[in-house]
Amino acid sequence: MGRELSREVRVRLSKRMSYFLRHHPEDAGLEPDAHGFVRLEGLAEAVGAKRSEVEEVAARDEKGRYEIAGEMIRATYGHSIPVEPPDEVCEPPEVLYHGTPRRSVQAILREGLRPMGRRMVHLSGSVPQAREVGRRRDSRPAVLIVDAKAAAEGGIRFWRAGEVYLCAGVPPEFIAILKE
Ligand code: HQG
Repeated sequence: MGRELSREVRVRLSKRMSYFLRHHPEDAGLEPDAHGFVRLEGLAEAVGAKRSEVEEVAARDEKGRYEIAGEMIRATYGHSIPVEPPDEVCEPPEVLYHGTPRRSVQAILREGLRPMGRRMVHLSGSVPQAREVGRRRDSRPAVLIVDAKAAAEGGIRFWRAGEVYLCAGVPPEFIAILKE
């Protein structure tokens, strides 16, 4: 057994894995299936790591970014490439959250949450998680509350992907700003 990878090495490897699995499999000659699965060996080669290292990154990922099935691996969320949604929908919690830069709030309240550059809208299960997502683009992000129960009753389907919730979009009537 080799030593465990450091957090720093795992993060670096994970970013390379996500690049190929979510956005540019063709850069490495990978051919994802309908759910975005590619061969583990092929991905390991693409990111310049051992297969066991890719497996370790996937297994220890705290957001559940990856799913391994036999010889195959996929990103569970974040795709810009076309992928089928997961087979099973989930019953969402009553409310979900979405962290976003302050500058995007007005547009979102006007037109709803849209997938923008990805296939799905990504929602968080807690305020701290949403804030963390928003902090990627704003040091004091806004947190939006999504009335997921009402949205689901209104026919919007939700999927669980690791720690994240996915849906195709959220109309503005289900969105409010969290007042802090
Ligand atoms: C915004 C990372 C204007 C939306 C994160 C967001 C997450 C709108 C941006 C996951 C809009 C899209 C996904 C509208 C949405 N008008 N702006 N109508 N609708 N937006 O990166 O949710 O660490 O595609 O608020 O942590 O930020 O990589 O989505 O600001 O979990 O695993 O458009 O990716 O996870 O940005 O992030 P993104 P996101 P990883």
